Amino acid sequence: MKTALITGITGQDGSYLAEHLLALGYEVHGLVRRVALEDPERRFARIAHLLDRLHLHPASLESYPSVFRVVSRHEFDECYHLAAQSFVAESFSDGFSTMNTNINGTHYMLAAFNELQPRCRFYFAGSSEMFGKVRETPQRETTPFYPRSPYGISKVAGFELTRNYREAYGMFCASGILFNHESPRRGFEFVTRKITSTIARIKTGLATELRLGTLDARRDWGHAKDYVRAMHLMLQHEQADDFVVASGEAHTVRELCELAFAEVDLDYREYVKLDERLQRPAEVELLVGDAAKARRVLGWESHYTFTEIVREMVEADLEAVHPTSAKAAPALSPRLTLARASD
Ligand code: NDP
Ligand code: GDR
Repeated sequence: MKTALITGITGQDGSYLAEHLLALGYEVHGLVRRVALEDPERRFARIAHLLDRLHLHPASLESYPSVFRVVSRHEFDECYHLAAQSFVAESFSDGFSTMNTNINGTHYMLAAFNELQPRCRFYFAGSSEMFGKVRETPQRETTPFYPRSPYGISKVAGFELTRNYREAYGMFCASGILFNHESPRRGFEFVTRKITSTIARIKTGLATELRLGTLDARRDWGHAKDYVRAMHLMLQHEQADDFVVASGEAHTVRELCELAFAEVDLDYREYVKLDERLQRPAEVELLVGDAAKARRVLGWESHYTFTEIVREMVEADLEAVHPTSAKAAPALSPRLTLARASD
């Protein structure tokens, strides 16, 4: 049985990856913030159904000693470093904390593994935001980076750190350059979930409009379930390498609105209002990836289409606002494996 550590296990990707690794027979550990341990009902919502099978350890990406402690007390075959301040817009508001968490946090993880468990395989969550103002289309592993936000810059730094640990110390360090991926577990601040959750509120009379910053930006949207499989495949490959993971299809935010509103027989033009306060100081106009290398080398493929993702998200948000079946909320298991207070 392999043992994996996931940072960011409470997030969208962390929760799906934990499910995937558990299904493959892994022992799964998660690095979580202490505040999350103290507020499990809210902060563990995405992993509530898994808690009795996870080993959670409190640590902060802002503190090297706390990361070092976790890596010194448990042996891991694989580490998936997903934790980050992941909201691009927020990175303009507070670039300093985004840089601190995303760059130093990644450096702490790499340094701790290099010091204590150099044979552990390491995955870094890189991003299409590293391409920013794109130099070629579609973007592939060889496309130069041109980040357009503190978030994008922090991910370029994390990517370069990861590559440097691979080259300087011979560690198995791989980076996924993942394009946008969504699901019913997506945070409400991201545009897909903002749209689908507001549609559910409009449909049930709880909201009357949807305010967005732009309708023209184009993104390559995939499903998080498909993309976490690629992360795992990268760490099973014989050589550490970097891979683009994308659907290869670009859609505008306008098309996303049109499709999502049409799912509930509404016309987006009657509800969507542009709000310049939601515009970013520097926008990334177009991202669309070429995942040929991941398909060829890893045998990865995606299962969900853009339409299926949007439909699933609209349906889940409608269900959340107006449940059709009286499903009980999952209780947190008393068998939750929490690390000792001193851990
Ligand atoms: P989420 O925002 O859903 O999850 C982020 C996770 O990071 C949460 O578990 C959060 O913990 C944790 N985290 C944030 N700050 C800290 C901190 N200071 N210390 C410890 N943990 C912290 O992100 P996703 O699941 O969508 O993305 C996972 C990773 O992949 C991120 O690195 C993101 O930047 C990257 N990525 C995502 C893409 C996407 O489209 N989803 C595309 C490309 C890259 P808590 O719950 O306590 O806040
Ligand atoms: P992104 O995702 O910035 O691509 O980063 P987001 O869903 O926030 O934005 C996508 C596009 O939609 C435009 N947009 C709006 N976005 C939000 N959030 N809210 C709005 O009101 C709005 N109006 C228009 C944005 O300007 C943008 O062009 C996501 C994150 O998951 C990152 O962590 C990850 O690295 C990248 O995807 C790949």
